[in-house]
Amino acid sequence: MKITRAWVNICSPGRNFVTLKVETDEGFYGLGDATLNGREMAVASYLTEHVVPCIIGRDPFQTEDIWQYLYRGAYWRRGPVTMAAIAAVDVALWDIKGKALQTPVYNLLGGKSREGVLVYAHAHGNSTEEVIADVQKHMEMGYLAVRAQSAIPGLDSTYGVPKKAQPYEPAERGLPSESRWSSELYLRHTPRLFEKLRAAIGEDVHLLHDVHHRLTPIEAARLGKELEPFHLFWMEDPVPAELQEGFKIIREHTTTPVATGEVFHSIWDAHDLIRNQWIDYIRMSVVHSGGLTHLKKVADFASLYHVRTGCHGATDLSPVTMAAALHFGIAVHNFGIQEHMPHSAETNAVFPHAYSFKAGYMYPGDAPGLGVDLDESLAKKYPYQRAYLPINRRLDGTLTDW
Ligand code: GCO
Ligand code: MG
Repeated sequence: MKITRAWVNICSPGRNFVTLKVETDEGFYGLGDATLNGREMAVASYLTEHVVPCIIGRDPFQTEDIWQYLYRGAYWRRGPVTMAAIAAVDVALWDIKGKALQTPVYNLLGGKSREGVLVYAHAHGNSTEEVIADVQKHMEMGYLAVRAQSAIPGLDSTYGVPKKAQPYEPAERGLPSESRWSSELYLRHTPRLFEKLRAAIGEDVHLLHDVHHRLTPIEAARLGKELEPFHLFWMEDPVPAELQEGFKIIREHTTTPVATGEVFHSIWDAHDLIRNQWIDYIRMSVVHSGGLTHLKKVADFASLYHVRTGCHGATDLSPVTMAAALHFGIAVHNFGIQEHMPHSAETNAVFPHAYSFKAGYMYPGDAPGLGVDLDESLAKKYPYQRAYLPINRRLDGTLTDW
């Protein structure tokens, strides 16, 4: 089989998505997500200008060789743009392989290691009472694990809490909006939130929390320690992770499990974190870290150190990535949990898919390949619109991590 054509689709059914479609001479095609929220066109052009010409005529079954060709062959390695582009090709080729062999992708990754993929939902609120009610709502919907984010008294807006009726972090059109941040106010409020939340809902649901890269290691250590009585499933992205040793300080002070990795691109971003057992969950996504070929290697390396997976699954990752993550999650032995933030109805209509949710678990479905499609004519109704994630400043105006 040979790759005959590949092209990029850019659409915005509620938010922007970049999708690579790869066609073969035997009539099979595959899809790969290439969305990099806020920097979409960089990946689209990297693919169209530099990658697509190199894959025409190649055998789509050679996922390993094509991965190495695009990674090593570029000379300039890694980075979010390059790795998202490689991921798009890689995932599209696994989709083609599955379709050609008439089997779901999970069977090519080792087969099912479990019956379903445990997922966590997002709950949030402007007050502790609202957060409790939203967690309870998700428990009633069947979720066994829920992430809880709250507005912080004294701050106008907080990560993870929607403004009015909007979906949160909409990647707003126009220039980046600005938020204000205070670690002091956040550290004061968050342990009280989880104390009340645990008391209200009991121990039978997993609770998670995303710090979103905002603390220093010693602040994160304090938070982890204060959250210990409430038994979190994980504390996510407590600090920015460029400095991997930062996690050592957190680890020395608390038994609250730590998760990180959604902004990582390759094993080299997580190597020390895993090898030193400074984290419990590696959250790299299929789309931003080189696709299934690379993520499988990351998972296998992590398994040696008791580190489990917890793939990023926010709505800026398209249903193609969600499908790939579910095939991956049902197959790898050291799977931990999968994030599930449901896509909008418009997004789901543009990307019809076989995966489903039931009673706390998701299932990739048994369609050959990934089981997800792209309705290209419907996608045309939603043209790309430039959008940015917010930026964040401390109360005195200093720029900090969002
Ligand atoms: C998460 C993430 C997202 C990111 C978003 C950025 O845990 O789901 O932190 O909310 O902010 O994916 O584009
Ligand atoms: Mg996160």
